[in-house]
Amino acid sequence: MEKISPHHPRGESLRIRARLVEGFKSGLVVPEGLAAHGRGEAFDYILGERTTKQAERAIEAAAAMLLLAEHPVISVNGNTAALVPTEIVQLAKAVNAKIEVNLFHKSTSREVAVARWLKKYGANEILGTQQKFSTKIKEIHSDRRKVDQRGIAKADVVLVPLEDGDRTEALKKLGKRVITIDLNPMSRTARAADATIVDNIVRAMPLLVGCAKRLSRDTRANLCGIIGNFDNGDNLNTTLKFVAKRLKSIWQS
Ligand code: PTJ
Repeated sequence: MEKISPHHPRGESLRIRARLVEGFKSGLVVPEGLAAHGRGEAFDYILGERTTKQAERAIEAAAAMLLLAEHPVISVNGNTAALVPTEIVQLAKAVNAKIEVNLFHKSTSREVAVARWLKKYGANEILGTQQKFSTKIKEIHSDRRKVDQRGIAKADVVLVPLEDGDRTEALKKLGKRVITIDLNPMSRTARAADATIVDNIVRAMPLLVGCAKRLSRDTRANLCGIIGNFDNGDNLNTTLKFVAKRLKSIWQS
């Protein structure tokens, strides 16, 4: 990987980019994933590249949802695998969740590459790669409809980071709770989810892992209280107000 000067003003952003490029070269990430990252970067720039109070609230609600779930599943695509492999494995352990590879741009070789990559980071079991456990969710119109019977098909709570299209709405129709991490607070997924963490996945995931570990010592009643006090629509509207305020202050400075 090319060395990025520690003094470069956009150093952190360039380092994240470099990880995705490495992921692309090693067959985890599709070219479209690089474009998707660019869209995320633009929103992150506006947000000031830091975790907002609203993102922290969503992280807490998400951790509570995962801890209360009977069958929590973390759905992993190419970008997510390339950016936060350690944290995916840590989160799965903290909330006792299954990890399932689920790709928008379907490819058997990439499914296998993502599964191998996550195993290298300590995952014991990765779902979504074995044909004999494969089933389809007909409500989903993309290749993402192919899911694992032991994973997303039977999950009650699903984390779908960096998501596209109609999947969140379809999973909700099936009665599942959906959590997403998406820098775009206006995306269809962001609006449809039960908890939307509007933050860069590289900042959000370590916070989510820490929060899940902390809340795992909490009572069920307190976890239910956290979820009951959280309204995703309100939280997104506050995030949008924050975005508008930031744009105004940049424009006036
Ligand atoms: O690996 P695959 O085949 O499953 O494909 C994965 C991508 C990401 C290419 C696919 O899901 C896709 O095309 O996604 P979209 O429709 O571009 O949506 C991705 C969303 O994630 C957008 O709203 C981006 O703003 C957001 N995003 C991108 N990078 C980040 C991000 N959100 C948080 N952190 C990021 N680093």
